[in-house]
Amino acid sequence: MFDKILIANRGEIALRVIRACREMGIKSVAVHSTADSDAMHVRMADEAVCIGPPSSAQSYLSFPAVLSAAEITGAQAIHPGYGFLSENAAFVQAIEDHGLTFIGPSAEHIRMMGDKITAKETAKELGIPVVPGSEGGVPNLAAAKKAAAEMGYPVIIKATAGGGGRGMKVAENEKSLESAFTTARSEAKAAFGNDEVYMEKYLQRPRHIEIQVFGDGQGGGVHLGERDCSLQRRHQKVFEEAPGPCISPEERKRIGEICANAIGKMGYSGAGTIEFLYEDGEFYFIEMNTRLQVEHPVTEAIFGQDLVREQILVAAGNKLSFSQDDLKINGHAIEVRINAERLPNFAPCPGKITQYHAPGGLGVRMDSALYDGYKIPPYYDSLIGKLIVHGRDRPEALARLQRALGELIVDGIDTTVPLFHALLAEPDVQTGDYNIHWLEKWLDRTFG
Ligand code: MV4
Repeated sequence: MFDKILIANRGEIALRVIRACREMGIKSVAVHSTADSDAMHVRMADEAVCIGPPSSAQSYLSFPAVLSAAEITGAQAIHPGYGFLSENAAFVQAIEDHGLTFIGPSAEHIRMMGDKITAKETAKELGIPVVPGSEGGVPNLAAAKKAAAEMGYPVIIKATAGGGGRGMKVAENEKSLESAFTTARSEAKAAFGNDEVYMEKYLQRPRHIEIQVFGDGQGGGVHLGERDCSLQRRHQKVFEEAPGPCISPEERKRIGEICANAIGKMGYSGAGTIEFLYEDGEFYFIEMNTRLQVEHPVTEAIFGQDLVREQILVAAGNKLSFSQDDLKINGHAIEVRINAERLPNFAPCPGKITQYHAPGGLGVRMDSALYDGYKIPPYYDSLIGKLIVHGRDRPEALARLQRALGELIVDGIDTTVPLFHALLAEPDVQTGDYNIHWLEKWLDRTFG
């Protein structure tokens, strides 16, 4: 086992990893930019190294800065958290070239899933159901028209180098296909330096259901059920829950086993998420994320497992500490993302926290790096906390969420807390009757 791990991240996820390290008797090294000298992760880690100026490119994203911090502190492994360098295959390669261990999957698996055409082909070969669409890339307009005629309109054009909603265009009919195709290609070229696109049948009212998987890199693979993350705004999730309110135990077992088998066959190592669109009782693979996700705590809550501890164990060469039979769902969990943003436009709202009080009590977890007097810097993501509640069933989790939100105090800045009070008053949220478009429609209706 490692005796020292460097965390190449900041904020609540850096604390999350430090906490796992401490429980495992592993020393932790924080890295930080000059803008984060007073940040909680710097205070909570055993050691901290300043790695550069505020700009992420020169600090949290800098290979030489992060690698030299690992070298001077004698850390043997690097945990990337989410975002930043977490899905950067070249970074994994650089870490290994320095004789260190990346806590996550291989560079090869990250690269494979980063290219969305290859990811989809791989998924299909492994028996995962995919959205009907083009065979690989679509090289020109004639090929696009032919593919669209075969699958039927509406269609969606996606960049192979995209993902997470970047570089997509919908075409309702052949007339609008030409401009959608041309725009998709030129935007992909500008954004990713790669203009290769592929096409899929456009699903009109799906839910976003993602399966949490874990591999040991030695042929072992398990799944930890699904999360429903349909409530999103501009591809940013705001409310996530597990289990999915519309997924039956039989559906979970079927899609879960398909995913767990695929992970084993691939020889995948560590935590991963297989993303699906779910419509009319069918799952359609869209992408795979090769990292620990922001919303992992809802899965931890219902399975009673520490996913960061498991990542560290697997990275150190151990087999998985649980088998599929050990994994049983207990109750229901919901996470809401507390962002430093002002409604109704979600404008970033950095500034000084004049008062912070975290909620507590049975079934409440608040993951946040805030403290009284902390000054949120303007350079990074606006996520300042995650409130996770766990109950015996969905109604109890919802009631607990409302109770916990009432206890939370974040003064001095605007946050997304009022959004959640309003959402909890909505019958569709109470019953779980929503799809990927529900939140944006509700925001339009509510704020105009
Ligand atoms: C789609 C789709 C409908 N049909 N693919 C957006 C993020 C990226 N991961 C895939 N996305 C979508 N792909 C087909 N064939 C609709 C979306 C989509 C979406 C997906 C998940 C959550 C929110 C979304 C919001 C808009 C569009």
